[in-house]
Amino acid sequence: MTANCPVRPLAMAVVVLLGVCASAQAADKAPSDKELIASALRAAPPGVAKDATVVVADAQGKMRTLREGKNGFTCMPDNPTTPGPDPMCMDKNALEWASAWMAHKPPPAGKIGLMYMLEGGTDASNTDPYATQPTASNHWIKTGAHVMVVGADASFYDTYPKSADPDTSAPYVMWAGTPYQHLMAPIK
Ligand SMILES: [Cu+2]
Repeated sequence: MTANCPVRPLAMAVVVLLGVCASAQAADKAPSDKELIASALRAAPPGVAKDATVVVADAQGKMRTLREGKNGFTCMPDNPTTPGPDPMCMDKNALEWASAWMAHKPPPAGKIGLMYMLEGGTDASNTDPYATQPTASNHWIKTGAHVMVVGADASFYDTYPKSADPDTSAPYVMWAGTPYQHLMAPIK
């Protein structure tokens, strides 16, 4: 252990420098399409990510396709306007659900979908589907790597905790009582 010690301050300095450079770069310019694709694909297991379509929403919410896939999954990169990394990969039903949510429209009935968010970071309000920042009253929570089940019947969600301030280390319902309630299931 002792022999390794002189190396550690140096290694830490390099990490700190790299970190500073990376954040300075990020502030300078919008991420490239390559970076957006890499961010999006971190949301799913490699076997799902490799053949997934990648799309990104512009400031108006319009989707731009960055890469065509072939396995029925669609991934979106981190949304830089919200805290925490939140890229996601979703199946076809979940994409319809998420599109409805983003458009403030009712989700399609009877279409149960699966989403991966393996990068972790849902930093989100657990009660307000459209909150982008914490407030004193919007029950802002943090969840690590998780999967989500969306579009199921109320009878499914009724079997899980619906507290506004849930224990995020076990499955719970986010946005309970809204058309966009869904199961959040941690996987670590
Ligand atoms: Cu999520």
